Amino acid sequence: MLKAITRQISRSVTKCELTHVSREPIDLERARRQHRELERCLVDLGCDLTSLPEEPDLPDAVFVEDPVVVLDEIAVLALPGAPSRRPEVTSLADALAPFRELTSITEPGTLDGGDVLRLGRTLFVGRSTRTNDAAIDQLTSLVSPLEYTVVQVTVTGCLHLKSAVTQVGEETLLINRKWVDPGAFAKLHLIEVDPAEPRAANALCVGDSVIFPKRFERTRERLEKHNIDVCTVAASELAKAEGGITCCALVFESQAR
Ligand code: CIR
Repeated sequence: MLKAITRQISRSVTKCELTHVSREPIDLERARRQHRELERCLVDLGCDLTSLPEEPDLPDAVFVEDPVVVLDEIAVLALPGAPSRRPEVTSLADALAPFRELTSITEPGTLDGGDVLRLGRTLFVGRSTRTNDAAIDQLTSLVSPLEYTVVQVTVTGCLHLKSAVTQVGEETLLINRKWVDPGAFAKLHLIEVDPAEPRAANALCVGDSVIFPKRFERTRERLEKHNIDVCTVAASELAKAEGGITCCALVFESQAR
């Protein structure tokens, strides 16, 4: 069974970290409605959902993807690149402990889960402003004995690797080539975002479906032309906090360890 973990949006989200977007007012109530829509969608797609309580003083805590990388065998507690986000790890570690053995990235490594794209036994890891070489080396040492291969990819112009490329089918990726070199993904089938929608590359694969932001209609048409089952959700408010869809949920096979 698929497990999904989300976290309620912090009342302090207006103080979130921002790197590539300018600060705009966030309507907290609207953001919370949109987040509930995402949670409903996860449940409709068959996930057993745990919605963690708000962390009022941690502005970015809704973005549960970043403090941890969940694999089939272990969960790797990341050391988020933004110091303000490091306290988010503790409560997620508690939530994951029943499901996975926990391991950690340590200093001088910094890693955000948004930089880790898993496809089968390959982990593509974005080298970004949040994820550094030391962390990629540590991650490689942790996962190599489990027979994962780590492929390093450079990300430019966006926050995380998964802002630029995500999985939308077994061997299919949705990509914005302006933000990541597609060379690393040569063996996979690539669908490009519509040029008018550069932020549309972030989609969340759940089983055979993909959760995708309503506002990127042109890219959604491209996905549907490839017979991908798309479940759309409004996600405009958290986009102002530089968050996409994948950032808001950890989705994994729930077999307890
Ligand atoms: C941050 O800058 O850390 C948050 N405001 C946004 C994090 C989005 N997470 C993601 O793309 N994986």
